[in-house]
Amino acid sequence: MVNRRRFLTLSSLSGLFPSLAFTTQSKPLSYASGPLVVSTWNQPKANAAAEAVLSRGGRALDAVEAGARVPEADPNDTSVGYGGLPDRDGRVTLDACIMDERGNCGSVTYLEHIMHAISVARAVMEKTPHVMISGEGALKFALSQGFKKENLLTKSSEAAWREWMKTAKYKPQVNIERHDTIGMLAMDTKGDFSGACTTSGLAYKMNGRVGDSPIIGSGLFVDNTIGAACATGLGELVMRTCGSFLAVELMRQGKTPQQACEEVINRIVKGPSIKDGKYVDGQGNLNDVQVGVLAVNRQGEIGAYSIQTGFNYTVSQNGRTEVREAKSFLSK
Ligand code: SD4
Repeated sequence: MVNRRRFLTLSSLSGLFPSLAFTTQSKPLSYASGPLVVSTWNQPKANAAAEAVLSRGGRALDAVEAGARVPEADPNDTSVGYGGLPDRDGRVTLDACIMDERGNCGSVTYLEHIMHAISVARAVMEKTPHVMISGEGALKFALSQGFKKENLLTKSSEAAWREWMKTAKYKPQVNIERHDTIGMLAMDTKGDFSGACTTSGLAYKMNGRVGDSPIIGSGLFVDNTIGAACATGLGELVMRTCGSFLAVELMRQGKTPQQACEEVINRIVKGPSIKDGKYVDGQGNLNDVQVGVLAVNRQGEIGAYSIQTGFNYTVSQNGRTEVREAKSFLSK
């Protein structure tokens, strides 16, 4: 049983003062069973929102939804929800998915005008016979469920897009998503897992483009008997390997979360999408692309690995929150 008082106190402190979050490799968190939240990038506030749910004995599903809603509402997070950078046509289009401990899942792609795509994904899961709803239909569904229609393009995101339009040279930018796109995995006091992934996708993507984040098995996968995984970075590379599903399957075969994440990245960088160090679709060489994979198993062991340096992730357990740097395939 978790010491809830300590958990609550420290977790709420880190929520109020995110600077309390610290980076350390030297003192691993204890792997005692108990609530655990991990998320891609530097997300102490999102983790604190998720922890608050878990510390009340809440479900991991509620925790990951609450956590994912934090960057969705933050105008300064330029890869998620409100404030997300638009596509080439100036439209903010959101992708999100959610998955629970029973394998239930829901997803939205190309959703416009609704801030909390993750909650719409959850509504798809719970209130429809479907897994994935897209575009106009997703918006219609969200409105039917009482979600509010709003403009998600902030002044600063619009200004950034107008500046980009002057040259309009599309090239993936390594780590531009840092602090933003969130994949979150949680284990609750019952030992049940859930996960969430939400994003506005790659900045200045082609209109209509959908990435890995709303695809169950690519941006996120949960198997309560094994663990869970999520991915961030260039979705085109994650989708080719079903990155999150692969990480969970590798853990099922006995790999640790760290070994599983490394194998996923190795498949991406050594697989058919990369030839002689080149990304064969002509989007640039390996130095221009980033993918980060994060995984956790039932023992509470955590793994993370990326192509480039600079991928970090946030771990919260037993009232402590740490932002850790992932190891990477390429060094600086
Ligand atoms: C995408 N994987 O749309 C997302 C972007 C992302 O951190 O994760 N950025 O391809």
